[in-house]
Amino acid sequence: MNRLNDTTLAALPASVARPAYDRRALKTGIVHLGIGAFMRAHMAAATEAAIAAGDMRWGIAGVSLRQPDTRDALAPQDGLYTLAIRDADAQGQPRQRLQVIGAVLRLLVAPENPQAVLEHIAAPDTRIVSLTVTEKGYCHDPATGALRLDHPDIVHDLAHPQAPRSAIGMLVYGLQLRHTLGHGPLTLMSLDNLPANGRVLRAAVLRFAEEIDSKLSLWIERQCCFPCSMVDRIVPKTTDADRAAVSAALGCADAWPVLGEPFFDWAIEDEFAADRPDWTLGGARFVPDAEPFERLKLRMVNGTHSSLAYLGAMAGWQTVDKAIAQPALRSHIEALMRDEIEPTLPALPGLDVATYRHNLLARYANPALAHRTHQIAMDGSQKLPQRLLGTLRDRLARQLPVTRMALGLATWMHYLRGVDEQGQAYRIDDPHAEALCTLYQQNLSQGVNTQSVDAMLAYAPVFGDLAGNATLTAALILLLQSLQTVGVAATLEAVNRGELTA
Ligand code: CS2
Repeated sequence: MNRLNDTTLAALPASVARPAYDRRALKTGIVHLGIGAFMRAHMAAATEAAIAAGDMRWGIAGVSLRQPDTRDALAPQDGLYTLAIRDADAQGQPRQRLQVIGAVLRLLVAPENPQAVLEHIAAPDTRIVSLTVTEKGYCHDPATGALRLDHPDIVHDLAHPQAPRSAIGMLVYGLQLRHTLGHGPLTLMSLDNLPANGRVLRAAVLRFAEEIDSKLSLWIERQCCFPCSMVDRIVPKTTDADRAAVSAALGCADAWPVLGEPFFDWAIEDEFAADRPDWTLGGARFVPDAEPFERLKLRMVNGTHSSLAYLGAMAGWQTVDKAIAQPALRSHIEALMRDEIEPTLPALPGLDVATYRHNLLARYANPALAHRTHQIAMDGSQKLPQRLLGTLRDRLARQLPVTRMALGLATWMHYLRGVDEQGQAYRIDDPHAEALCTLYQQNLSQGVNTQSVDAMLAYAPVFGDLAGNATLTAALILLLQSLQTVGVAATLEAVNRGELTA
């Protein structure tokens, strides 16, 4: 089978959308750190629409911060890859729509050649550096948002300006080179699921720059822009079966296609130092303030995603669609949104939150995505502060019931035991895994009481000031005792009956 690349593009089936522009005429205006599946199915797809409309300034240089596998897969394909949009038809039959994306022109692997990354950031054609490095990639303290100067990667980068390994280090040394070369300001854009993601990035970059060169920090502060944005599209991990299915449909081999749902959302603050693509052509919208959109999405989508993921993983429901097909879980997630999350959200002009809720349940039910609950369960210590704890804090402060929110948190704690209800062991994928699993063994493996739950809540990197909150502790004790004795399904039934309320 031939390989997907510039020479085999023309021979693809007519049903496959593909670049109709001359890729050789594309300039590299965007450097993206963390070229993973999400960025390729989201920002790159929207950028493709802007390029297709004739703006040839926005080719992308994609940087892998750790592994060479994306480069190894896409470089032989001239950066081309397939986006497979998957859902089900009216009869519930899975279907897919294929589009070959041409926006990615170059693939870099930072550990192999960090200097090349800095040079791309400093290059005159570069106008935007965007990031999807996950919540843990900002080397910050999730509870405060501040850059951790004691973080091993930050300590390393402050001592090794030629070979930074953190995204923050790469950005600052790239900007330093750019400033030295006299090239213009840049827009630095976080596309990660963090509240005020642009401001978290700005604070981290300025704090690091302050450590190495206060004049540089001043230049960045005055000249560069850090727009906040809310990103939304469900993008499961690509499997070998997906590679085979997409390649068969193309009639040539694509080593790393990406999958996504039809739904797409991106609300971006229109604050750019050197222009930007017209991403509205790809479904994005520019807004004066992204904060209310972020809060809506982080609490409704990511909050329920995490709750569903831990409940599903512990019960042995391996994918989101299988989990939401359980009537008790579906009722719980619907009530969680309606009764506990929505009352904490600001009104958004033009948004009917009940419709948003129903659409989200339909997105979860999409049978064609096979989104694994264990994939979403990763990095709980980095995700829960903005997904669950913000809503919990707001409700506790207003003395409102927290049972359903607390069930998400209790199930995460339960998930730390590393074995599901079928006796299936799994790996806890989290930068704090060792400390958290030890905490679990010391405090929750032999039963649950006030001391044991307070000891869990005292883990400051995740919970900050939530330790010792009697209402939360009481709710968690009831829920954890139920999860440990009767399991997920019976606990859901009890919560839906209005029991287990502290
Ligand atoms: C998911 C997100 O894996 C996860 O943590 O909750 O990737 C989610 O699919 C996206 O944020 C949806 O926009």
